[in-house]
Amino acid sequence: MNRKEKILVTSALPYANGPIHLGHLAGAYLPADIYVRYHRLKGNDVIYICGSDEHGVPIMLRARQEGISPQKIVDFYHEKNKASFAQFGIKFDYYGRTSSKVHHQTSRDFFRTLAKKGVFVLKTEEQLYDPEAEMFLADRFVRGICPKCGFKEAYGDQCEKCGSSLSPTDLIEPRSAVTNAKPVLKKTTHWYLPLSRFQKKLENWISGHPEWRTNVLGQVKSWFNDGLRERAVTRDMSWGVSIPEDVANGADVSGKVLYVWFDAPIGYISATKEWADLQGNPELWKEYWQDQKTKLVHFIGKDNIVFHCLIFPAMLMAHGDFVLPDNVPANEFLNLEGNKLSTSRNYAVWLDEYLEMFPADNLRYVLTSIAPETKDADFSWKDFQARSNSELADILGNFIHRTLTFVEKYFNNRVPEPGKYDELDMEVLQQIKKSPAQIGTWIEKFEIRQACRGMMNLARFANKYFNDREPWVTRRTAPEKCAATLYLCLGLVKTLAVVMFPFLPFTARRVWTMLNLAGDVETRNWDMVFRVHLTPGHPLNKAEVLFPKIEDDVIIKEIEKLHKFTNPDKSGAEKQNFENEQKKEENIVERVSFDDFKKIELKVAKVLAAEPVAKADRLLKLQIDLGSEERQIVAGIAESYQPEELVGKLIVVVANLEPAVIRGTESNGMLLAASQGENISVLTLDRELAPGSGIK
Ligand code: B3M
Ligand code: ZN
Repeated sequence: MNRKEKILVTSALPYANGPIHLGHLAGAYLPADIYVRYHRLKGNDVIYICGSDEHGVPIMLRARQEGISPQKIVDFYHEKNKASFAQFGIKFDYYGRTSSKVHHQTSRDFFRTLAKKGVFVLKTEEQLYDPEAEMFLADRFVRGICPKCGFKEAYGDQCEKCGSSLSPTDLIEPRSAVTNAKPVLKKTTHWYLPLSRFQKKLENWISGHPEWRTNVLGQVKSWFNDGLRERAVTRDMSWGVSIPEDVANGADVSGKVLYVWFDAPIGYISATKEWADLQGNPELWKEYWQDQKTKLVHFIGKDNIVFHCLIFPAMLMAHGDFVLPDNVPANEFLNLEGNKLSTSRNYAVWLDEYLEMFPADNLRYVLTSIAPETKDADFSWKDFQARSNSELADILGNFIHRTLTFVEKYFNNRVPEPGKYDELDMEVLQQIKKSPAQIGTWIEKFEIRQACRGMMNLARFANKYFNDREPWVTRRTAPEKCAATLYLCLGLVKTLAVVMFPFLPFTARRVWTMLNLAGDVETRNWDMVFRVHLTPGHPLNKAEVLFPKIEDDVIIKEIEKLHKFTNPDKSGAEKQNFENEQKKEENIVERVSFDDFKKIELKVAKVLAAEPVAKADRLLKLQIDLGSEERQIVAGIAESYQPEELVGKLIVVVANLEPAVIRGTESNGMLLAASQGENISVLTLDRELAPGSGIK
């Protein structure tokens, strides 16, 4: 007899500032739900915890824009998302929320423990501050001119045009992305988690988990290679978990809260506490979080790897009272019709809209069949239709339906007598035994996609068996043989009902009902159920079609909905914007015509003089000779060049660029330079030519 395993499963807490789309579902929720359903059937002690992540800057900004309180926003999306998950059969034991009292208490206690142990470093530094909005500006909430390329819409952490990574204070003419106000520098004190001190410990711990997915281990390794750096775990904001004053060492904690990524993972613990309360056993959470035998499994998307594999474990290590994750099966991303999903641009399939058209199980099946377990995957409506029709309907649905209708028609809708088995029949019995075990092994290894294929292969096998046996012939020629065939087919139907349950819970229940079996398929035992055979004479219920065919016209409508965004012919400015964004994100280099190229006037120039620009560390001001005229240009190359090394050089400039004022200094043209990360090389001529010479 197998010992019961104790498993605590979590899925990333979705932000409660928008609805759930199919990318979310495929990444962190559906695979977790399948895993949990399987382990429940196995009789393991498994609980599945999730909830809304209700803090963070985007929620605050949205509240500001809409002129309502952040609480209103999270109240709305918390309920909405909770309902969406339920409609898709994502069955949490508890769905909490990080604005709850228990969560605030638990997070503050966690912080307090770390502070008391001296884990944090307290630092006071100058940061950009928006005097209008009265808030400090986190990296992407400040915009300005890129000091490297002059792009006007660079973010505080990166210039999307030239790709350079920046810090907010590098930006020329920075402005608040919230109010457009000019930020000022202001001193602020924050608590930092010095992750470098945990690197060795984390490395040791992770080296004990060679079984983790390679994409996860790969990301973790590259963080280790770069060397872990300290991270601020507090923010200047009004929305979030307040900092416990008693451990502030005299620092002013007013207007400060815990950083959302500090409190959110603690949400897993607080939600488990709330679940335990509901069970009438407030201490029960400890049996999961504080028992070293617990297998803690975090299902997440790849963008959350660093938080779940390094930062949260470091916090857990520092705290000392909790188990560490046993596995973090992170998925890669799911694209939609070849493009990135985007909540802000409304390019997605939203779960509530999907359900107006199709059943939940179809999407569960398709998303599992294409799960982005090892690399990014693409969801397309054509593929959805093809898999729904040729796999769910033609293989799985068809086998079950033809078996049940045959029994209804020729056996009075009762389970026939098994009779004698021949070799092929024995193979069916073998499959009924082997297949569930194999599927289970895959699920346990987080190869959910393969497990789903295994389920469909069993249906394929069953269909073939039905065909090979030709019961429509044996019905007349060998009635006993026919009865044995249908007896085994019903055995396969029952087996399929159980093995499909993790993947297709709604369909599994319907099949269970059609078989007129007692209780709920959910309460069966994965290992036992296949041993118990159907009783001859047992009456069945009416057979129904499980998966109606999905017609072209509904699929075409769905595709058209998305084409509004991707088809430039029909585009308005919004869609054009969207396209531009997509290109940027995917780094697609667009071809330009020769005529377009000719519009840019490139010329040879001689550097006459060069000097630094006051209060702009990265800038140099150059006087150049363009043959017919002398000009001044500003370039962000001061970190790579001394002014004097440039004097006398023949360089290449864009001569017909609109003049711009950079940090109060006029720039009339732009020099060309190549860059590779931080390394910059100004383009120069390797032969002497006259200033003003053209370049083609
Ligand atoms: N809310 C981010 C995300 O949805 C975040 C996950 C928190 S898990 C503790 O990507
Ligand atoms: Zn740039």
